[in-house]
Amino acid sequence: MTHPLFDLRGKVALITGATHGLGMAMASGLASAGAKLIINGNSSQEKIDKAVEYYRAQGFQAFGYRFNVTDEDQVTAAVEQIEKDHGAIDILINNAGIIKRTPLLEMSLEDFEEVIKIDLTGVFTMTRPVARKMVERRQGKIINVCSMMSELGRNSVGAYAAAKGGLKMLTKNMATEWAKHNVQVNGIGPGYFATSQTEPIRVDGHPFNEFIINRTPAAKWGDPDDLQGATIFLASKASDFVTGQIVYVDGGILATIGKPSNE
Ligand code: GCO
Ligand code: CA
Repeated sequence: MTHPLFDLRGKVALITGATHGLGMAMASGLASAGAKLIINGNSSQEKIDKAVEYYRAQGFQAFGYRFNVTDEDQVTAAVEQIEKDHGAIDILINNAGIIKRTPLLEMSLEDFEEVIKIDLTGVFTMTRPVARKMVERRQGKIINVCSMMSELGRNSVGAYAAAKGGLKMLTKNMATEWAKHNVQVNGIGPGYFATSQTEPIRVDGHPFNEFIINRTPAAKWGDPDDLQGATIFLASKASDFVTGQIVYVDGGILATIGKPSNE
């Protein structure tokens, strides 16, 4: 039985980009605590339908909505529609994002701006119509998906790091402005997880694979389900006086400078 502080029955949770990967794991965590899932994707209706099917097969309540989080008109219309169909959005997880791995000197302005637009500006556009309603109702939980790159640099991910560093500060500012309205805004900062996003750098024999295992005190890639505990906490009553924090779920990466490969 769920502890009442963590009980999400009767709650409606909107998770952007939840058709795969970490978004899917976080959404499943919320649903397992009782929340009704509203799944957003933008690439294809088929992908959304497949994800909804996947959630329903686990016995979860799930509904899909296709819209682009960077398009203010689309987002506003979608939020209206979702609340009409399902009632108040209690929980928003801003998970949709992209990465481009290109060294800064070689990156086009267009690519740089695309990453910022989806990973940072998209959280601004997605959140406002939801937050306006939360503020009015004096209740809401917002979780922004940050990154190790909210704190650390790495060769080739400069645009992503700029966006995720900015997202950390956007999280603190949202928290600052909405705390008095009983809306809590926190971040989750995943470490290195085994997902399709990290697939290209995780393959056996890729030097990055060994590097991450050595760099992570827990000595492994994270399993997406490792995010569920922090997600449920930040979405539930258990965190009602917690706001503006970034909870890093990273197997200890940010706790340490790392170690030589022979240790
Ligand atoms: C990379 C990775 C990271 C992770 C994650 C780390 O290329 O370094 O893809 O950016 O995806 O965000 O927290
Ligand atoms: Ca409700």
